[in-house]
Amino acid sequence: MLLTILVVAALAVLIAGTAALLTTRGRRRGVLEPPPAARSGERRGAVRRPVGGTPPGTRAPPSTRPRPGRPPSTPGRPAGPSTPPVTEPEAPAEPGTPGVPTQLVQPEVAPRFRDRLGKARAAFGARIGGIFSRGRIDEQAWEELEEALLLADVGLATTTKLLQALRERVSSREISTPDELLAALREDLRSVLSGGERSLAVTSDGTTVWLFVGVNGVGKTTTIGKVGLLEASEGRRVVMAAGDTFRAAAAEQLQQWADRVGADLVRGGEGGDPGAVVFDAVQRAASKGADLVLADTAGRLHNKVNLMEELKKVRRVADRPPGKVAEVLLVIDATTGQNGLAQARQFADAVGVTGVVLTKLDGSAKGGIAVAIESELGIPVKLVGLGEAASDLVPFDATEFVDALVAPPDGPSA
Ligand SMILES: Nc1nc2c(ncn2[C@@H]2O[C@H](COP(=O)(O)OP(=O)(O)OP(=O)(O)O)[C@@H](O)[C@H]2O)c(=O)[nH]1
Ligand SMILES: [Mg+2]
Repeated sequence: MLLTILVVAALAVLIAGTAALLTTRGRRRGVLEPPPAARSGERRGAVRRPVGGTPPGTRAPPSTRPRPGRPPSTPGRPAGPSTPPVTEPEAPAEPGTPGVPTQLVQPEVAPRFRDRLGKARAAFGARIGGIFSRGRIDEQAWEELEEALLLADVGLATTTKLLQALRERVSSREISTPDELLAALREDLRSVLSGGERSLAVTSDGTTVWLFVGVNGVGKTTTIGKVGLLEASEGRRVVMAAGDTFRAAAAEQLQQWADRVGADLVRGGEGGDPGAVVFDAVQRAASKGADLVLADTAGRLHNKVNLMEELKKVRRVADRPPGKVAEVLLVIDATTGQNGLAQARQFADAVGVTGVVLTKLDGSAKGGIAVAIESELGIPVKLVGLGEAASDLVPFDATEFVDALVAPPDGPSA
């Protein structure tokens, strides 16, 4: 009897132990180690994603972490069966640094506006729902459309212009159904957005400097990291300038991106002169034959110092030969609302903004600020952030953007 009890007890302990071990392994795999299917997906993701015809600086995100010091891959070289698979071990992710995604292998497919603008599209669709349920263009329809455009941040001046043109086409019976109205609105929005020169400029006589400006928290440093990755993946040598000397953490954040990109980072002391940092970065780039300086700046300063005056100084210094400021990119958070327009005016007056990077479109119920900026200020939106991953920074595509934003309630995006 005693023997039977002992045998049963031993068996129970053995079974419980095995179950605990399996559970622990399963949990570990869930956190640290992707299942085999996910891993093979990552490998597939390491294939370079071709994007044809995009301008410099707006090319396809790198398909793998760029490798410092290596020449770019030869375009057009066939990857036949004899081509060895990429077996470079992936560096361990640096966890926990805000604004520095730990994902080192880029996804194969670029994010689509339609997928990432779901929030904005749903908000717009909900506001014009009445027009479609009533099935006619009445006075209430105009009010609903106006509200939808204003709440999407298209801005009063542009909204008024758009609606006036549409009203005329309805009066002349060129447009008579809600579907036609929406199609005409899309067409008009595309034409408002058709004039912008969206490529990023480089200089042929000197060291190209791209200055990133914007109020705090909009995504300047993250954008520099992502742009650095794009450029390095195209074989350009990048120097980053930690011109935000207001916070020590800003240079640390940029350092992590620089490490990832394989770029040199030039930084100064906390509270130091940002102009001096950018100047040194240009010197470093020139002496090393680098192609591009990406300069970060502070989004706010100690109260005593006027941010705009400081930025003007930085720009002047960056423009001293061999440096040449080819782009001043204003980073705007799409969730900011109409304040983004005020920011654009202020920065444009102070430092001559050449283009806008509109970040966080993925989390915004708006997005129309892109239209307001282009139509009211004439500044082209060059890049947009559709998410936090490095590959989520993409060239602005006006057609995709309009089709993704303006759609009937619960309807397809275009
Ligand atoms: N969802 C989303 N988040 C973004 C995007 N771009 C940047 N972010 C996040 O925005 C946060 C702020 O980004 P930073 O790059 O630190 O912003 P900053 O302008 O440099 O901020 P300061 O240095 O404080 O002036 C980070 O958590 C980024 O990951 C985007 O397109 N989509
Ligand atoms: Mg920053």
